[in-house]
Amino acid sequence: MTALRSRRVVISALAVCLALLGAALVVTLAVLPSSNKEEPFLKYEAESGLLQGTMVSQEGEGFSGSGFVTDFTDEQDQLTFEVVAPKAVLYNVWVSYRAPNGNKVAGISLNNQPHGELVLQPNDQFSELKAGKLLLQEGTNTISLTRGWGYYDIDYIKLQKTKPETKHQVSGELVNGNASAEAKKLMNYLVKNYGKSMLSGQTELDNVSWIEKVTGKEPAMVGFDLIDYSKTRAEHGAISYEVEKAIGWHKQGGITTFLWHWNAPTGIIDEPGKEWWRGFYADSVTFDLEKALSDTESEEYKLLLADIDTIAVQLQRLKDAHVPILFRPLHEAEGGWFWWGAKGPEPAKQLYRIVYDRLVNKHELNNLIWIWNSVQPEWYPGDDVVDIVSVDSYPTPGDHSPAINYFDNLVALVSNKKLVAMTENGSIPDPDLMKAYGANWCWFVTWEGDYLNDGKHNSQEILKKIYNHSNVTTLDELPDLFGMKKAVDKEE
Ligand SMILES: [Ca+2]
Repeated sequence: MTALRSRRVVISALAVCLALLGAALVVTLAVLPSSNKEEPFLKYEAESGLLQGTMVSQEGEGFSGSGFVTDFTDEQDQLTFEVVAPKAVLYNVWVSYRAPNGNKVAGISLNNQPHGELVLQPNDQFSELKAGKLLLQEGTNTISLTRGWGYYDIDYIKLQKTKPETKHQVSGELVNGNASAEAKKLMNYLVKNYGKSMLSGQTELDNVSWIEKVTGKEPAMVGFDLIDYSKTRAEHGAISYEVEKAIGWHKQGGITTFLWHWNAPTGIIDEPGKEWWRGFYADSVTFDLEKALSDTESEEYKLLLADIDTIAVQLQRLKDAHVPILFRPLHEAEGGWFWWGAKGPEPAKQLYRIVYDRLVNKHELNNLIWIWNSVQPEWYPGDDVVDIVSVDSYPTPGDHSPAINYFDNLVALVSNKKLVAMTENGSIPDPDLMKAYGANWCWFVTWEGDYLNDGKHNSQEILKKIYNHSNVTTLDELPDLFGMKKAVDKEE
């Protein structure tokens, strides 16, 4: 399913040599008043920055200083701040911006290396956004905002030295009071491991041997997909062996996670470009979730429940085999590209709660650990139905920064009381940077195809480094969570 990722907006890596632009401009540094021994804020006006393809404007009002920077329209357009740090220190960063024309994304580069992206919520007036953290080197650093989706205005950035991390307060108690012993055991392990080591993970069981060949190690976790068990795919002849594969993986002692590219229960368009197998994309179906949920007597509503029951049959097979599942239904809802997210947060949250209720209470699938996959607070279905929060991270290929912005936002979303995972990724975060930034991703799961093996998203060199890193857990380093190692000994 590599085509799944083609929708991603790819912000091409910057290979811009700022030195060519002549002597770099050192922007004015203003130390703002502070109180109670707080670290001072360092403020840098955009209009005093180094502009490349962008321009200063004074249009409208509410900006700080003498203007703001706009016109991020061409791919190479950017704004660069030069910041001198007395020593290597981790800073919090805020960006004051205006994006009146809907959701935008800006790229961030630190010292000419891509460093994640910044989601800019729509606003009509300039306002400050917490933009994550940056580990500045001693001496001169460059912080660049690169075009991304463009069409936003930048007023200034603000930096402040970070305070020591507050400890995570994750109890690990599962939301399902009847969770199975296996599920509890897995969760306890994840909680114990949180902040110490990141579990390595990979989609598609078939990729495990390639990873072992390249790195000498196997991932601790494999990601499976319920996609082809969806009724409207099975009706077209789709066949899946994901459950058999997952049971086999479990017997090797590995951890199992499932998502579900849920082909819509009805309303499949099935014409060129909108084929039946694209039936999880909002653009390939007429199925309207909001409408279906509005009438519990409707055919559409009943078909939704029937689909959940179909999936329950597969999850039951995993339950019977004592496989605990890190379960991630309705993924990437806030992206809006799947039908379950296309009608905004309310129907998505409502459907998530229906899926939870039906699988947990009706089907008694107590082997599931529940993962929610959207970051924005308005999309969060509630503490009572979520065990772990997560994001899917597809930065610029080769950007191995720790995605600290996503991490911090997820920690804040759950008041630091639930685990935080990177449930899909392109380029894997560098464990050394994760440590420096305090980005304690519980696990990562690299998507397949180019994301794993094109040498650009993840070079073989970095795969070797990550899979052999002391802060990354691989299959051989997992404890015998499910008594499988003993079972193998017995068979021998
Ligand atoms: Ca300004």
